[in-house]
Amino acid sequence: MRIEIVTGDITTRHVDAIVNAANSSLLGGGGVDGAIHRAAGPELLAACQALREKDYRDGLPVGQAVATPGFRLPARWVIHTVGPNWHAGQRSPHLLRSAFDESLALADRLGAGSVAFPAISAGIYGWDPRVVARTAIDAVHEAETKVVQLVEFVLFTPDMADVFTAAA
Ligand code: AR6
Repeated sequence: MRIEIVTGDITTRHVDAIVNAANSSLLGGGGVDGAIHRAAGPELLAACQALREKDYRDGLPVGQAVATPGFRLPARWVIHTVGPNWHAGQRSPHLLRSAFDESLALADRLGAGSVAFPAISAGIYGWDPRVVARTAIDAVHEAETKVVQLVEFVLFTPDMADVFTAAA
């Protein structure tokens, strides 16, 4: 599996799937979640609301992942995952690792050859970016995926890209 580290806006990436650092409500928020909802259009919120009503009445648990179409995005799918919130006392490294593992496994099941990830939990959720980067790189190296060939880490700032480059 090839890893690329890119500085920029994940919503512009021409990959099969982009991963959203969502919250359990799946109903949008700030950060990369807000950017993805704005770029994908209102259909994305409607799809998320339908998921909530059908399969996730209590919300998407931390560390799990679920997919919707990408609607107006270049990417065909959005994989929504929920990273742990450091500020809320969610400090288990396994939960952070699970968000990456479950997203990669779901991408593979969807048939996505290329997937773009943001720095899950390294923004509003307050995790140390170095821990996030190490966890993300390990997850890709150890993934038992069959279809995913390319993983892009799309980091919003050059500083975050440097952290991921150091981890890789
Ligand atoms: N493209 C790529 N990365 C981005 C973009 C973008 N367009 N916008 C922000 N980032 P965050 P979290 C970076 O806070 O820590 C939301 O409200 C950002 O600079 O988006 O997992 C959700 O609804 C940071 O490096 O996600 C949840 O409530 C990284 O993406 C909560 O925030 C992740 O920051 C999730 O917090």
